[in-house]
Amino acid sequence: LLAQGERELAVALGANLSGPLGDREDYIRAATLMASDRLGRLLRASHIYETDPIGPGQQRRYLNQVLLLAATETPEHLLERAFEIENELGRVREKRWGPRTIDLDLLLYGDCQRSTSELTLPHPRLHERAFVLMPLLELLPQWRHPVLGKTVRVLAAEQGSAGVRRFQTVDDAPEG
Ligand code: A4P
Ligand code: MG
Repeated sequence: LLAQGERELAVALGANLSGPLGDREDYIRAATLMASDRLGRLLRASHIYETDPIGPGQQRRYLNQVLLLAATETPEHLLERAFEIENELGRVREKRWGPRTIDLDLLLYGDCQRSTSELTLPHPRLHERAFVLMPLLELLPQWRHPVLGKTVRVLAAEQGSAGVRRFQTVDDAPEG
C-alpha cells in the first residue's frame, strides 16, 4: 500500500557480464539492495528471468528482473540515483545496447510522463520488450500505459514470451 506522497515506481534491472563483484545474479541482487535503499521502499520484486539478448553482435544471455518500489522523489532525481548505482556497480558505457554488468531503467512512475533527451517516462521501449513485460506482468498486470492506453496484461500478450524464461535461483529450491 502507498503512503501519502508516494508513487509506484517500477525499475528494470538487466545484467549480462561478470565483474569483480561476481556473476550476473550477484549484480542483480546487489542492485536490488541498493535500489531498495536509495530509490524507494521495496514493495515487491518479480522473479528473475534469463533472456535472449536484444542488440548488436554476440552477447551472453541477460538476467532481467523488475522491482516495484514506493518512491517520493522527482523522476529526474531518481534517474540520477539510478546512474549512481550503475556506476558503483562498475558499469562502463561502451556501446549502446552493449554488454553491461548492470543496467537500471525507470519503467514507469505512477502516471508520470516525461519526454526529454535525458528521461522518457514511461520507458520508450517498455511495450516492445518481452524481457520487461513478463516480469512487469507479475507486479502490475492492470497498470495502463498512459500513451498507448493498454494494460500491461494486453501489452505482454501482444509481445509474447519468446526468449524469456524463469531463472532458477536458490530461493526457488523446494523446501525440505
Ligand atoms: N533514458 C531515457 N529515459 C530513461 C528511463 N526511463 N530510464 C536515457 C533510464 N534511462 C533513460 O541509457 C541511455 C540513456 O537513456 C541514458 O543516458 C538516460 O538518460 P543507457 O543505460 O546508458 O544505455 P543502454 O541501456 O545501452 O540503452 P537504452 O536505450 O537504455 O537501452 P535499453 O532499451 O535499456 O536496452 N536484451 C535483454 N535480453 N535484456 C536486457 O536487459 N537491455 C538492453 C538495453 C539491450 N538488450 C537487452 C537488454
Ligand atoms: Mg539503460
